[in-house]
Amino acid sequence: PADPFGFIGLTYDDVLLLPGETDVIPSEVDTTTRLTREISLSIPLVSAAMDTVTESRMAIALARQGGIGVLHRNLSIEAQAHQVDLVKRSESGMVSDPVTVGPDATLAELDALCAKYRVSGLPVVDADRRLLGIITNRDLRFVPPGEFTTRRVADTMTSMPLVTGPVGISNDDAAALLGKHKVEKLPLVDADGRLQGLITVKDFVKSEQYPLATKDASGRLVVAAAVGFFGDAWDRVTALVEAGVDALVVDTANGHARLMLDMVRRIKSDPATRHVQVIGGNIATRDGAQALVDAGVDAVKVGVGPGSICTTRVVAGVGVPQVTAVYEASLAAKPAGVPVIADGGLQYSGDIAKALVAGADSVMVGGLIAGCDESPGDLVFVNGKQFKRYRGMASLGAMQSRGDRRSYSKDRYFQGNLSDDEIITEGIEGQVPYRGPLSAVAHQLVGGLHQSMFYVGAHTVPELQARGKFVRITPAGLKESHPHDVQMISESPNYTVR
Ligand code: RVP
Repeated sequence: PADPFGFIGLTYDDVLLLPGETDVIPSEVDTTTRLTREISLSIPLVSAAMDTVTESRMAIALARQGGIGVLHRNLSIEAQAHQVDLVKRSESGMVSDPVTVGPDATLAELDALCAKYRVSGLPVVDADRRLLGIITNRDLRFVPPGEFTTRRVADTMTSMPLVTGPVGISNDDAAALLGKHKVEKLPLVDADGRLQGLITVKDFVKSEQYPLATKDASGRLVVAAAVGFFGDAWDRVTALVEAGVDALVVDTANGHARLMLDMVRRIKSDPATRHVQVIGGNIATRDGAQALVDAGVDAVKVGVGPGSICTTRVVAGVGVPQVTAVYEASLAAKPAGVPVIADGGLQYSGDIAKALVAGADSVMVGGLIAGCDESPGDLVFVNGKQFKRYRGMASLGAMQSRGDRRSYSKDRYFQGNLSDDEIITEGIEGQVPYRGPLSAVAHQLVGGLHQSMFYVGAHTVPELQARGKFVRITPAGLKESHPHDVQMISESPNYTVR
């Protein structure tokens, strides 16, 4: 080849957005964007499929803010499917398939069910699903703890007649019934008295509290989950789809792999799974994106090596600086109408707008939100400061098996055939400062994007993508961008020195 070195790759710190003429008020911009061909988000934030970032709590919290979580896959199929279930049941206009309990169950069994599904009470039904009563915290309050193992649900529940609603009741009528009778749960029954659904007052409060929430057609929060393509991967796919997952992320470190493309095609053609959106990744070139588009993905995820915990670029010497990677991928994805997700490497809120202008439609973040309350793991104290653990999925900790817990992370890096002491890690284990609730962190990240849109003069994300222009900067320009020549004396909510 004439020039074996090709082009120069640029990343977030190499570029800035040019300010432009504007009539935009930051707080009034619309950040609605597309995650996939069919799923739209009110804010362009996606949480990483990592075991220190996204389980059901994070997925619920982020969907409430208008983004979406991708449940990680470094756990058993059953456990991951259960997480999908938890998100889908967390709030909804109506639960069409409520968890129930039988009259002969003991209170201890009831308690275990409530804990498993994180609910405060359950409808009681007979073997034909005919509604017999309802049992909630209120019924249990005065039962001595010693009687839980012997006492039955039937002897403790609030029995029929209950306040119930007909199948198909409108939200307004349901709210009126709940208010009139001062009850918190409204079972919906058909003409034969069979339980067909459940509406709870909590859900009405939630929809007022989270107006931007990402919801499906029946008012349930939307959730994505990661899958692989080795071994029992197809069982995982079908279990997640049965649990109601909205999008599957076929998740691997090199998405330009034949097995990966086969998995995408299989999900998109099997009658049992083809209604689910499929995101493929990761790739970092135009050819990689084209291969995914040709295989039929609903979104392309970009990023080889930019992650804050990732060492792929030094261990393997492979990767593409992220702004160039996103731009290159978008050259293949955009003409096909396939959205692009920029995954990894974001350090500050300003990087979100840079990613969108480079060609992305949303960003996936790990390190930026791993310090939130809702990410898995406990707080750790170091020198009196609070941190949370954050590790790469190719770190030793994530790739090694623990006791009888098998690691599903190895096959993300095509190392499923290696024993634990042969692993070639491509990630590190670390910690990030504790950040408090996701809502506050998301507010700062999205608020930063609002400011970007104001400077560029864009009312909407498509306008930002069309109007945004880059200037390349030098190391001196980067130094000038950050605070310089002063000592910071107080913490800022959206700026930390790295
Ligand atoms: P960051 O947001 O910069 O912390 O990057 C998160 C991304 O890094 C993930 O979404 C994933 O694509 C990638 N990752 C996860 N584990 C590893 C690794 O161990 N190398 N990389």
